[in-house]
Amino acid sequence: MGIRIWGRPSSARTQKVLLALAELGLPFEFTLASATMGEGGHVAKGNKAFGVVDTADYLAMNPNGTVPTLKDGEYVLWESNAILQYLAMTYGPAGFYGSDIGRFASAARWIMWENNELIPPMHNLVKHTIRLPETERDPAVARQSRAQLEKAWGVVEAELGRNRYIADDAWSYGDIPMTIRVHRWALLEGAEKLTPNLARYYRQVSERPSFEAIRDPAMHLAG
Ligand SMILES: N[C@@H](CCC(=O)N[C@@H](CS)C(=O)NCC(=O)O)C(=O)O
Repeated sequence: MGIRIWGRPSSARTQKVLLALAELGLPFEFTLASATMGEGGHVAKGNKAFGVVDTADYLAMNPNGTVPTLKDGEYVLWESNAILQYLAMTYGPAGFYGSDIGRFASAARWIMWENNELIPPMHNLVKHTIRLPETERDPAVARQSRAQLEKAWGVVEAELGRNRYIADDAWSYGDIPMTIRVHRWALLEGAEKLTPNLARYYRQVSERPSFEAIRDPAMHLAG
């Protein structure tokens, strides 16, 4: 049976799962699914969505109708950060958190922080610079999102002055969301604008072989 993933390549939360599976080197079956994006781009621009998320079978697995969803054998899980923790504990305690509960909790702290502090403004920035039709974009929302992100990245910059990676000196699953966010931020704003520790961190994480799973700029800048 193996692992099945439903998602869309342009979804940063789906990318978290793709990056985790690449780190683990696990094979999986991927099904394109989304209510808002399709082959051509966003539905707001008249494109057809991948669909699937509105079918009874999908909603029985994930009643939110969002992506990603994971199925491992008969076990079903949605909520991308919970999927990361499931994969970490099931397939990679040593590599994903050094089999150490303290490092596991520190990594958990950062994936929750990413969810609260980085996702909302970055979602708005992408929407109001790329995804919405030009006439519906609000430059004030983009400006405010950029300012919120700069403040949040300041917290990461300081942490990376203390640790080589986000939760510790060793890489952990906490670095998965952070890798995706720093890559997307660099693609949106320019890597030359990254603060020193963040720039060093971006070089480190983008040299990992797993980064190939999310490197393609089209995955991040799809509109
Ligand atoms: N908290 C959920 C949020 C899920 C979510 O909102 N996913 C977005 C993609 S990043 C989505 O499904 N968007 C609508 C769609 O593509 O149909 C998670 O982290 O898995």
